[in-house]
Amino acid sequence: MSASARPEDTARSILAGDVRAAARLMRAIDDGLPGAASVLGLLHPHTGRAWLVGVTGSPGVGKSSLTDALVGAWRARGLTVGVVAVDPTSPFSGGAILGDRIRMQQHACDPGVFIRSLATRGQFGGLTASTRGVAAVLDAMGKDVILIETVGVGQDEVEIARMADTTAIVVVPGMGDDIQAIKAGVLEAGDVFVVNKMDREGAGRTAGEIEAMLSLGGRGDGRDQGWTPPVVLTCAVDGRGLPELVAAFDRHRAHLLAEGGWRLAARRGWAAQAELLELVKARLMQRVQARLDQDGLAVLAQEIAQKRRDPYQAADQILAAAMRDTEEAPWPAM
Ligand SMILES: Nc1nc2c(ncn2[C@@H]2O[C@H](COP(=O)(O)OP(=O)(O)OP(=O)(O)O)[C@@H](O)[C@H]2O)c(=O)[nH]1
Ligand SMILES: [Mg+2]
Repeated sequence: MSASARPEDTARSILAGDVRAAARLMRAIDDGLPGAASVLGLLHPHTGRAWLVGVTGSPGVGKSSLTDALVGAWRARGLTVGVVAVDPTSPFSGGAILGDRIRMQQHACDPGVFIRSLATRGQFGGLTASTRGVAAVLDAMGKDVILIETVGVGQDEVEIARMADTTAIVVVPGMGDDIQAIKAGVLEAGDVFVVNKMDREGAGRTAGEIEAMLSLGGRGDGRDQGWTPPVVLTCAVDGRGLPELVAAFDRHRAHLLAEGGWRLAARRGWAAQAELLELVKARLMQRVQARLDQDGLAVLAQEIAQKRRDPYQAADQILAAAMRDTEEAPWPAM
């Protein structure tokens, strides 16, 4: 984002379909530039139309291959698509992202597709916040479907999955006992389960195991009792199972939109709540961090270690100091 562009102008350009302005804003989000939030704030009322689809799973299970195939299927229907590929495992833009770019090349010249990779944890308030931000830009651009691909290695990634309207968890056959180790949170985050690489030994058994786990009530949070997540077998490289996967997504979307769409509204309400809390946390930490850098975390820590200071009170006082508006506010006397 050029330093001179006013947030109002940037927002207007993006809403008018200026792809380069959108790309600049996405870069600003990824780089954590301070101006990005004000543009996103202006775009916010213009978002919410797109269908957010999350695709998550362990490294190498075939998320990008499936993404590629799904983009093709949705484009064939005339839907426009945005893709956010999140790769926290290679913070300095590793080979996976490059591989994705090459794989996605068939869509690169299609104006109905916009692909953006996020490789850094960023300063924007963490990976989840940057992902939401980029998805919001794609939404404001008018994309019909936004697919968020994340490597499901930690809690953050489950949270990213939870920001979507429909989340697919991808596994591969032969995980055996590992399947048992699918974290409860992951099981609950899944609306659709995909056993990819069905050309491999044991795909049916893996699908059966997931179905058994789902029927055992792994979805203990009661997030959506009216929906039993389907388990779909796919082979992303030859396209087997893809029509079934697309149909499973459609059924879930119809489920969310049924009965006046209260399920979608509820889900988005939860997502907004999570987002708001994340933003508050991130902003608070930024202010605290600025305070600590200024006043010397090491000195404080030494005093605590030497028992000359009480850590509980120190934490409260740091917070109080960070909340004070003036930059020059003196460090509270203790
Ligand atoms: N045999 C077989 N190979 C597959 C299938 N789907 C993907 N692959 C291969 O598995 C490898 C990893 O696929 P990706 O689509 O990059 O997997 P990913 O989950 O996006 O990987 P990361 O983003 O690095 O976590 C590639 O070599 C694919 O060609 C499949 O259904 N069957
Ligand atoms: Mg990938």
